[in-house]
Amino acid sequence: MLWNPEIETMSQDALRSLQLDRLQRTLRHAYEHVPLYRERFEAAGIHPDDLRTLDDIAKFPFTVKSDLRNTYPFGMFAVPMHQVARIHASSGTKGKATVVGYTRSDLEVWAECVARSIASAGGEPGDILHVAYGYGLFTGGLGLHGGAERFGCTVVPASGGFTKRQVTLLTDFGADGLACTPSYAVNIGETLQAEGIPAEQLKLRYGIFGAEPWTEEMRQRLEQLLGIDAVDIYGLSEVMGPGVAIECREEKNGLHIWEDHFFVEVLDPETGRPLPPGELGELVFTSLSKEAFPVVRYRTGDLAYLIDTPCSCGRTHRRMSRVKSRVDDMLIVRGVNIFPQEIEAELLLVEQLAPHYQIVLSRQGALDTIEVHAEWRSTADRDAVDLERFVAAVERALHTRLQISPKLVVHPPQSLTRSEGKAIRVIDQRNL
Ligand code: DLL
Repeated sequence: MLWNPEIETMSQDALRSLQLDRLQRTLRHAYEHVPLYRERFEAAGIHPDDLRTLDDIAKFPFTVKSDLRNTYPFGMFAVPMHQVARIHASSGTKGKATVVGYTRSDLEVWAECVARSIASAGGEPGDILHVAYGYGLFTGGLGLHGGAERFGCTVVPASGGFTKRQVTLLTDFGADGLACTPSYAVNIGETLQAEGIPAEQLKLRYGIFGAEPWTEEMRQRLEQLLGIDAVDIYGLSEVMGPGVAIECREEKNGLHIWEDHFFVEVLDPETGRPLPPGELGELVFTSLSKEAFPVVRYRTGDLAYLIDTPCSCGRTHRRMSRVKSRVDDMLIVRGVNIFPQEIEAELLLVEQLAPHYQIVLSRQGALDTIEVHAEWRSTADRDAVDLERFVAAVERALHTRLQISPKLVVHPPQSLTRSEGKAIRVIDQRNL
């Protein structure tokens, strides 16, 4: 189902011309109202009027996360505070929180993008949508909430945590859709099983999972566990929040970027060179309609590639691949680059293992060591295998995929910490 067919199936030409017009306006708005942009543009010897084609965006300077930190809290807002209707912020675990703001019109655009996203996931007006993303400063809960109301859903604003209660609500209210992080969806699915509730007893048809990287293998586990279609939703606070891009249920192969509101570039993270579709690079976004917090060439640190072939769902907005990882999540172990998602993909191929894992990096003398902590799906699974052989086989498979030799530690069922939001997959003890 399309929520806004006129926009979602717009011709490429019309879309590019709309983008050019909105890009020009955004650059002017940022230049006129945000001192940081004015200074940067002037230092680069560039003016918003110099953007005549979409390719001219390459002449404009990048914006990075530290720009938000250095102007904390409201220094990059482009409207007076009385026009700011809402604030969100990142948790700031790696330093000061980054704060973003929305005017009423920004909130409407956000709701529109999320409404389209729910439709793309297979939702229908009238559905009950259970939102178990965290509510509060995090954009997940309220972002999905606003879009679901706009779409015409009955929203269950469950937020994260109290997982047994989530299971009761999902069952008693008969939710059609579940929105939460994929790692929390696993936790909910397992709690259902532990409570003896079969997936068929739920009415759930679809899951809208994102806010953290996940793999195709995880999708398959989740679809089985919950009896649903699971789609990937992407977004980030600096650019808006959830609903910048989402997969369609028809293909589940790449996320349609709502290009009428976001201009995307995929660049080589080291040289800044634009990369053609199919080549993995850093996603860089420029907002096209934001008033309170316009962003110009914001470097997300997220690695993905563009897909510009037509999609069978009929949407014309280009797709991006899943986010493979963040630039700074790439682990370098003994000189070898590893993405945590590669470990996830390998572990989830092993049916005796539960979809929970943690990667621990430490250093012995001058050498990095890597341990992969996994968990038995059940004690019966553990008892049915020859432990030494099993561990050796999984370690060999990890070695083949990663070209390094992690040590595998398999824990009893239910013993690894469960996620209630974004899962912490990597513990790096090398520089403690
Ligand atoms: O996580 C917004 C969001 C909420 C997206 C709910 C989807 C669903 P932040 O807390 O600002 O915002 O974190 C943004 O999370 O730069 C990515 O690194 C990561 N991320 C978000 N969605 C995905 C995804 C929200 N589908 C950061 N796949 C981003 C992989 C994702 N990583």
